[in-house]
Amino acid sequence: MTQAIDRPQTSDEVDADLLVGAVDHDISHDPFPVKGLDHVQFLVGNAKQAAHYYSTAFGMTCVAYRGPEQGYRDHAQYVLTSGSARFVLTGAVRPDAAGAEQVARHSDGVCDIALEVPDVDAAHAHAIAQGAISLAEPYEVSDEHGTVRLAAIATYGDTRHTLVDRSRYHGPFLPGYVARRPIVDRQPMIDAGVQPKRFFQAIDHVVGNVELGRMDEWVEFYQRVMGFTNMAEFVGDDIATDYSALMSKVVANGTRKVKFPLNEPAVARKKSQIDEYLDFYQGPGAQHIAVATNDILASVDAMRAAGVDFLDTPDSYYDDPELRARIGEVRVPIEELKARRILVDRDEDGYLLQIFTNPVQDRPTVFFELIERHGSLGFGKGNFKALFEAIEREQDKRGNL
Ligand code: TYF
Ligand code: FE
Repeated sequence: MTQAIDRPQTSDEVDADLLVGAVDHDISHDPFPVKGLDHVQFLVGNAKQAAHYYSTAFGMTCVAYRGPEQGYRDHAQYVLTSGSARFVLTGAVRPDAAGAEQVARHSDGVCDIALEVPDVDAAHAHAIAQGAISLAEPYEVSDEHGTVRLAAIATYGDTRHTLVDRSRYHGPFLPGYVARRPIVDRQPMIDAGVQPKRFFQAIDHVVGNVELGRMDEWVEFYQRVMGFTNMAEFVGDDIATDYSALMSKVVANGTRKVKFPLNEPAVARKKSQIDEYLDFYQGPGAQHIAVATNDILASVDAMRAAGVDFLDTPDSYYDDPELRARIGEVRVPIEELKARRILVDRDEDGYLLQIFTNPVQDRPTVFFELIERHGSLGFGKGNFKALFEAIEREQDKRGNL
């Protein structure tokens, strides 16, 4: 059997593929071949402090930096990793820097969901031929570590997809960035014989919020431009009007490594959580990033201890006999999940454990999900009711009507 996917080289990457529910699939015949998510870039008000937060609270490692010290006068950019997950935190150093207005309008948020592709020119040409808007024609950057080819296309709101071919590059991130020591020094721990554990190993999915009535257009965009296909799970009218106040569909690439759920608001009793996002973000944008972990219990404990605020689920969720019957046996006693407010869902392929943070900035916009998959390729449909009710309780605290 031919195997176009670059097979994982390290045990961490093997884990990452399993953790995100990737399937065997030869990308070489795809109209828009994608190797995986390259990185997610956040445009923030203060990249120095954000880098500190993701290092301490999310256990990430700062590996690269670029800023005025490198002759890059306008921005400070920190690159943090956790396994194969890579975040780039960008702050404007100068008031007239590119992106400074964007961050004033949206506050901290995701400006770029970068995809690693084997052929930037072919991918960009295909996307443009299929009607995508080009934000950067293919170009090349080099330094002593090699060459990277890049291009960019627009997606919802001010969000973009940078296309990256890094197959000829061996530096810490991209040409121009320099290696940087981690912000949190874990060496004393290692010296003491404690191997620090990553809180997550990969990015599982990135969710976009779009305006009312636009979800199907964006689903169609990913089908047409990137050849993505719909995954089975979606939230239709039935659920929307009862409690969730949103509609959702999921598109994914052939390997299922890249999964993009898309939400739009639905009219319900209260203001939709998606409308709240659109108001505070001033338009469409990335809503949540789900990160894959192989030990959600340890990760939640460590992140809580570091001050991360997770959504609360009522005791009744865990005491519900229907839920207990539906989920069957999972790897830990339900009491362990209940103590941490971790949600569990099962489908025909297996089960998953998941938990959501509250928004990670002052505005009720971007939040994170921790997900531990055991066979399930879903998104926790069975949890939507409990989850959306928990989100609504948080909305109420913010004075949402
Ligand atoms: O990604 C998903 O579909 C799940 C469920 O506002 C979800 O994580 C959907 C919408 C939402 C929060 C979670
Ligand atoms: Fe999710």
